[in-house]
Amino acid sequence: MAEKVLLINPNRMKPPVAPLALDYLAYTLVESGFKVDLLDLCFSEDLAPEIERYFASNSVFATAITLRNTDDTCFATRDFFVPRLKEITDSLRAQSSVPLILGGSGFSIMPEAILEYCGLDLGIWGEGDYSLPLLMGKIAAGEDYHDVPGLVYRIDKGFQRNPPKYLDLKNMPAPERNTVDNRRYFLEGGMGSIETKRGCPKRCIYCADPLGKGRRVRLRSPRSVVDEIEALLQMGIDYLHFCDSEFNLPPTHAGEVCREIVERGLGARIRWYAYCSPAPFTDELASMFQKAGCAGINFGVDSASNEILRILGRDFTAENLERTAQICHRQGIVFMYDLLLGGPGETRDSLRETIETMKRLSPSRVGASMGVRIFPETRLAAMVLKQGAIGQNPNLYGAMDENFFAPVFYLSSALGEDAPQYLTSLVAGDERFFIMSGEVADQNYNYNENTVLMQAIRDGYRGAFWDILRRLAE
Ligand code: B12
Ligand code: SF4
Repeated sequence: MAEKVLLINPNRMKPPVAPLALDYLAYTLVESGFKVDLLDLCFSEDLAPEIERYFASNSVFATAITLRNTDDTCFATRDFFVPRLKEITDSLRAQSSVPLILGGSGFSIMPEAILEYCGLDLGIWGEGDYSLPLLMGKIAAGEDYHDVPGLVYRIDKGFQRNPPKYLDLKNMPAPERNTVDNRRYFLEGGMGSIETKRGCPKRCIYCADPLGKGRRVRLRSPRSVVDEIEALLQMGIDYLHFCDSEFNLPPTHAGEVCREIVERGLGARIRWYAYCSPAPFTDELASMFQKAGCAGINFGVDSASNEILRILGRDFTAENLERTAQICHRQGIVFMYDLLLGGPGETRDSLRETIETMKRLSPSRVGASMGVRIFPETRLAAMVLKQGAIGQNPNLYGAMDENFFAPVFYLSSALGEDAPQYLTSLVAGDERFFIMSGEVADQNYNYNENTVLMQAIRDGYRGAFWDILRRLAE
């Protein structure tokens, strides 16, 4: 009889976001001959009894948990989820002694620290699609598994981390999307999710995405992407978020995915959103997006000051922001410019320049997040460590720990003590701005326990959260 693996989603943030990773991992596990159960704790009332109930009537040979977010990366709330993960792993260990494996985008940013904190021994860093079934196969066969790519395991002093293996996604068939209750997530979270590629070659100093996804871009075939979209459509899921780090990198592939959507006559049947880089972006691509059902784009802009963009390691300039905004206005695309304010080099002048430029370019919405979460192994972390003792660094807020484990933020001291108030004064009540602080509930784009969004989705709104907030205001 096939061995059974229990997959667990511990993410309880609301509005809920479907654990796409577990649909993908379940697919590769089943393809490799395993049975899979999913314990989705997102909608559970009481975690420990739910776990106890599961183990009372089921037997599995391993448990795999996905950790998507280590924290909400919000300067104002600094909500840290790893302690809650530990409560869950403690409950699991009280119920069962089978191997417990961690993985996920949050986990991959700081695997050893999370394993140590939770008192666990095994994890997989980066992609699980290849390594998880391999590890399971070796454990099931009683073989030595210490050579599994991406494996992070405990040794005498600390942990060993194996180099990851990044799959070539070119020939990947469309994964079946039948393990996660995608329909429920759609009804309570307002959108479905899908990936068209993995990896990002850019070197933005604060960004942790390449840590988990790798620097080499690996593209799925447009045909397989659109097969998957059709499967979601059959479940009644017609609002989607592309879960690529940047959908338009490279633009040719984004265009090909759009072309496949259009050729199958789906452009008018789906509405989708994506994160994009402000460059490269052209009229031709924008028009392709429109035909393929694009409902809105969230551009990761960070700043409109060329000096700050340079320090942040961005490879575009304020001129690109201007051009891309013009294209979106011309093509009638709803778009948000997402700012990451207060990083290294930020001054009151650069902040003013950015906010004034945003008002002039007039995106449909501007997301203003102030304070940059420092993640280990990023260039920002290295820069901060070079600046000397953490405890004496006037730019740091939060947990003063040189491993950057619990939430710690960079907020340039040149902005002064009243930086948040200064930002509010610059925004000056302009309702196009969302501020990640929660002070004004219907302009809060922290999606952590966002009750305005939860209610809107219950009322029937669908789509990306920022766009639901926009439509609510209009
Ligand atoms: C798209 C996206 C969003 C969209 C999601 C839309 C949707 N419908 O799904 C929106 C805008 C809603 C969003 C919201 C948030 N997001 Co977001 N998001 C992403 C993004 C770009 C993609 C996520 C995704 O689905 N990827 C595709 C899946 C398949 O990849 P994956 O989960 O990593 O899984 C793979 C591997 O990690 C591994 N794996 C996963 N689980 C497991 C388990 C085991 C056992 C193993 C072995 C392997 C394994 O294998 C999987 C398949 O290859 C990521 C960054 C990124 N590039 O991944 C950020 C990211 C996950 N988000 C992040 C954050 C902070 C948030 C918010 C908390 C922001 C906020 N305060 O509002 C919220 C949280 C919402 C929630 N309820 O969880 C951070 C988390 C950082 C951290 N350290 O915690 C990330 C990593 C971005 C970043 N670099 O800062 N997000
Ligand atoms: S911010 Fe975007 S472009 Fe920069 S490294 Fe991260 S994913 Fe890549």
